[in-house]
Amino acid sequence: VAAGDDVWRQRRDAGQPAREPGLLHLSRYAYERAWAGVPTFMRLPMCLTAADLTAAGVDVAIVGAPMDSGGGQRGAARGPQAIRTAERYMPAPAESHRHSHVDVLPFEQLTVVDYGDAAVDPFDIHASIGPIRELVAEVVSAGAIPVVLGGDHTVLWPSAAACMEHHGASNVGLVHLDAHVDCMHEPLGHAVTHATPIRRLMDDEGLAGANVHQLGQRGFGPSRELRDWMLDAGITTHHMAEVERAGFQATADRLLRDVKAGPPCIYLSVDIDVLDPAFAPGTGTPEPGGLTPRELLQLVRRVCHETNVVGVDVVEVSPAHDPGYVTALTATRIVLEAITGIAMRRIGIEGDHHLDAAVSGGAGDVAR
Ligand SMILES: [Mn+2]
Repeated sequence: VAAGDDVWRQRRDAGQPAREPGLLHLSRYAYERAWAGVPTFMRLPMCLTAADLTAAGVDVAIVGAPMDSGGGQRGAARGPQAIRTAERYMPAPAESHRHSHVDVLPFEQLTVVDYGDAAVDPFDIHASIGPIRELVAEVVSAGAIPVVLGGDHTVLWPSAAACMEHHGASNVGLVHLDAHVDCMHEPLGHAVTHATPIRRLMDDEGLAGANVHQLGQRGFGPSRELRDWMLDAGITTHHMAEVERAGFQATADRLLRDVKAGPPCIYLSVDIDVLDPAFAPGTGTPEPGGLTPRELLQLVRRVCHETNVVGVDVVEVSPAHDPGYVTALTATRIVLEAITGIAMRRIGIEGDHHLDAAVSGGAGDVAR
């Protein structure tokens, strides 16, 4: 391989043995612990090419976006591998995983694969955007839903842009769960950072402010000027102050009500810092006073069940700041909740309640 500007993006085609496109099983054994073998997400099979995705009829593809140049500090680039290896004790193959809250086996319902990592250039944030967008575009073009593992929140821009290009910009709304608003214009003179992806999607990709729904924001920000711009742009922000006043369920209900009244497709972006740092210390910009996992896990599952989610990202996991791997473990569970919600929608589970009556004490809220 010759060194050059595109060395990060060159694909290893030469020397690969000829094969039929389809799933690549990298686990030697049917039963393999998470700390053993090749670390694909949940030890799922891999796809290497767009032809693999199509031949395998993939429903959901995990895509790593290992970049941290948008956060101004190192760490989140190690997020994808940390999330892939976080399930340190789940002993059974993915296919046998049954979500007890909703009585669904998501990996039995859906063909889920790991599509590897995008060609991030660690020396050039601008050069990293295109390859991420390209890989996500391959997933959506194959008719699959991308679940992107960050990486810092800059990856929301190329990932959602690829989904919007495929489905039509006016057909896609954004659900953004985060401690911060992430729609700054040019913080410290830079238009491409982890604080600007929503502004990039609005200014460069045609995302309407009225189709942006945020939850979890708190702390010292945004400025009054930015707050006023957000209100003028029509962005809906459910701050933690609203959760404190109205309660989590009432706030989540409002979010879902508005989102369902919007465009037919939804992109869900989850910044791990939406959680309180007590539960997710392994992140670059922790903000006290956030959601609990008990709240976030059900909200992610609910959004993916009740709306037509066409893309997901889980970002800002920084393993070097993650004692006890609790942040990566929870990020993995967030991905599993998203996949479970997508499976619930695919099965055709009806109703706006997301819990199985048999385990929730409800009275038949879930109809099949
Ligand atoms: Mn963020």
